[in-house]
Amino acid sequence: MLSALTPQAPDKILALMAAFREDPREAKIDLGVGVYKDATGLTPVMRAVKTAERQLVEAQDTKVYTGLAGDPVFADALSRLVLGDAWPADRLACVATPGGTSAIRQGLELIRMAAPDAALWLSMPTWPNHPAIANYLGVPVREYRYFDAETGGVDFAAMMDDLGRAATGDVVMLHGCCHNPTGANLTLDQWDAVADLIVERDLLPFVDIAYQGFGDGLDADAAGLRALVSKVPEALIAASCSKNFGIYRERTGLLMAIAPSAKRRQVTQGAMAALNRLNFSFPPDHGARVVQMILTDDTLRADWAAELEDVRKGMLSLREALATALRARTGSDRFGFLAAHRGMFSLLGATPEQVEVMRRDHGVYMVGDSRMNIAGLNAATVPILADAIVAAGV
Ligand code: PLP
Ligand code: TYF
Repeated sequence: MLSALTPQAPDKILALMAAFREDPREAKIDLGVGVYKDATGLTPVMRAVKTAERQLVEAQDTKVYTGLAGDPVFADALSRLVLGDAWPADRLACVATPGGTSAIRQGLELIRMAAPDAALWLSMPTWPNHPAIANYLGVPVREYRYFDAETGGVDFAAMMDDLGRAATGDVVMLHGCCHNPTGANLTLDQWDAVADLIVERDLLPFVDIAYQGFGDGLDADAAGLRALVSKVPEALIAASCSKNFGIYRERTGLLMAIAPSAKRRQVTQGAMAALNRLNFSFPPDHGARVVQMILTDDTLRADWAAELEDVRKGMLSLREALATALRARTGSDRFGFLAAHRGMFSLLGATPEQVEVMRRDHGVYMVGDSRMNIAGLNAATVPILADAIVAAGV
């Protein structure tokens, strides 16, 4: 039976991670996988996470199963962090999941269960796991134009034009903030217009938020999604704690569903818990418990938020430095979009050949579509990257 298996296409981002490791050059620069790195290239455990983990080891007296939905205190704390003043008390169903990826997977399973014919509209481009999971589940995928390669910004007219063709009941996947891979994001006014279109055409928004706190700040990064949620009757939201708590390998995420009424909330919650049971039974607890401890303790929470702010500001200054270095070398502001983008990623706009030249001649690793992880830079490598970009003729 196993001999019937065929080779699966590798994830291009994870394949790049392996290629970087194998490159023997000292001066190589990793702008590939979306993992935050400090100026020394390390991905540290955040201070508040360390403290919470120490407290947890001391105080925890059982590791017995939680519930299928995880600990409700975790769901309460994380959903309030994401939804803020738009938190819909009596309409919110939540299940903890193994990372944001599983929140997306469980959300798509829920859609398939409720509306097997609904199409999933994905931004062009988007995180490759969005179409990969949808295709595997047999959820029909449609694409909406999103990125304007000329300006490095969002082609909002094209996006609205494409979404205007979605059928009643279709699902629109939106990146909550820090769009992966482009770095280009909707303004608040644009979020409002998308929300109006969603209501008008009776669509279901599905927001993937994996970088809250990495763009303009914890509340600012969720402002668009909160505005949307306060307008629409139903929504799905997949939140990841991998990046903003730096707990990548602990697999901590939350799927939230905003039901049209308090009554529908219960059935929705039951369906989501059942899907957890069918896929992995109980969600992992360690990361979720650490997040819960941090968010419900004033001191830990303040320390976490302060460290996250430093991370965010560090990435912003790297953006400024790179845009400045490129302005100096090209005498133009053509790369100004790098400073306007938010989050870890920017789509540089290089051809696959130019990406290959940068890798071969300069040891600069970015994803083949020219997505760069800004956090992979430091003060010393910004000029090296700027030189490589110019030398490759981008
Ligand atoms: N969504 C996007 C757009 C991402 O970039 C990531 C990153 O890893 C995730 C979701 C989920 O990540 P994880 O499953 O590691 O929490
Ligand atoms: O986009 C990224 O680089 C991160 C990490 O299958 C990632 O989101 C990449 C690929 C993947 C899982 C996580």
